[in-house]
Amino acid sequence: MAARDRLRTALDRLEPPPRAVDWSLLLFVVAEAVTGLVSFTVGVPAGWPLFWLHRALGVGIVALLAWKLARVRRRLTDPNLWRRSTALSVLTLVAAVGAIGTGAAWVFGLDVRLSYWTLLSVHVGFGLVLVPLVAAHAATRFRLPRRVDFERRRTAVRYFALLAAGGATYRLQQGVNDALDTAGADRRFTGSQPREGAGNGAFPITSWVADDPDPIDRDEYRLTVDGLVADSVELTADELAAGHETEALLDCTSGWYTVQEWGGIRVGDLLDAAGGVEAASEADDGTAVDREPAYVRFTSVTGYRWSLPIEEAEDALLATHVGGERLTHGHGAPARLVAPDRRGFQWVKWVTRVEVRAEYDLGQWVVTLVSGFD
Ligand SMILES: Nc1nc2c(c(=O)[nH]1)N[C@H]1C(S)=C(S)[C@@H](COP(=O)(O)O)O[C@H]1N2
Ligand SMILES: [Mo]
Repeated sequence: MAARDRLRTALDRLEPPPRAVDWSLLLFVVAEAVTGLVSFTVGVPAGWPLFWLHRALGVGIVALLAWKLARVRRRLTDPNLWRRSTALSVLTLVAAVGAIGTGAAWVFGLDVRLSYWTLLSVHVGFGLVLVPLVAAHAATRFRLPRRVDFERRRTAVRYFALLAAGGATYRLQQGVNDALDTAGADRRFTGSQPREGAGNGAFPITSWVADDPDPIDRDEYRLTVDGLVADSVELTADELAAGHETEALLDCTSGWYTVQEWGGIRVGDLLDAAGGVEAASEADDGTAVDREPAYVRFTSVTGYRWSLPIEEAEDALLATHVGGERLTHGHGAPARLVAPDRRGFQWVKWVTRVEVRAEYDLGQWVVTLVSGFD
């Protein structure tokens, strides 16, 4: 048998029944959305399996989509078979091809920008519209999966084979990228591409959605340190430029990273300047509650904010300088958070308040999306 025929036979044998393909597509797309979004919060190398799962699932979708299109293509090409739901099917297909195409192009290092959107941001956009489209598409053609479609052992074997093939395809791609020395070759495990050089000019200014404040007057600027500390203080920009230096890697979810030498004040020293952290007892509805210092919250002049667990925060830096230069406005002057091992969106710029708190701040997840909108 020729190699091609053998491959075809192997593929045929792997092909699940039609309904299983349809339901698997829905499942894979939802899993892609979940792994993709969760990956935004991962910055430590130990989190690599999540990124690989996302890639393997993506290749799996290509195979599932190929099986599906081979089966239904006449419904798209033959006008006699068009129905109202066909428009939705086509839209869903466009979003799927968009998400897969941009994802694959990104992997190979293609770096086109649509204004300040990177190809990776476009990929995320396609992915996010794909989820409701696939759900709606599934609803218009709703058929309950049957037992026989998901016969347990064969299904498990097929899924495993699909994901393994996906992972192997991704690995193969790395070899190709390395051999051709493309821009895709030196991406981090997060998929981000490097931005080389030192200082303000070496990396892009990125704001998450709509944050775009006016420049802060350095002389009038004060940083408030309060919450569960002994003595709240207000510090000037000069007092923050304490000369503490640390090298840290900023990795933005829009797909770039940079390693810089940041200068400023250790947050632990900042808290010491406020007399150190201190538990408080507060009357709440007549009962006393103890509030133990547990988080440090960094809030921007725009309201944008993020919290770090107190021990991590103490080792973080409130930076006034980058690469030996004073931070420019775009990069967060007079002071921005440098949180090693965290993704870029957590590195709050234009920080005006550092607050020690007892509670986790769930609202930060929403605020980072909507701050800057009036
Ligand atoms: N206040 C505020 N801080 C912010 C943002 C923002 O939109 N507003 N964007 C974050 C994001 S998404 C990233 S990647 C980094 C980018 O920092 P840079 O603009 O200095 O490159 O800042 C973070 N800090
Ligand atoms: Mo970012």
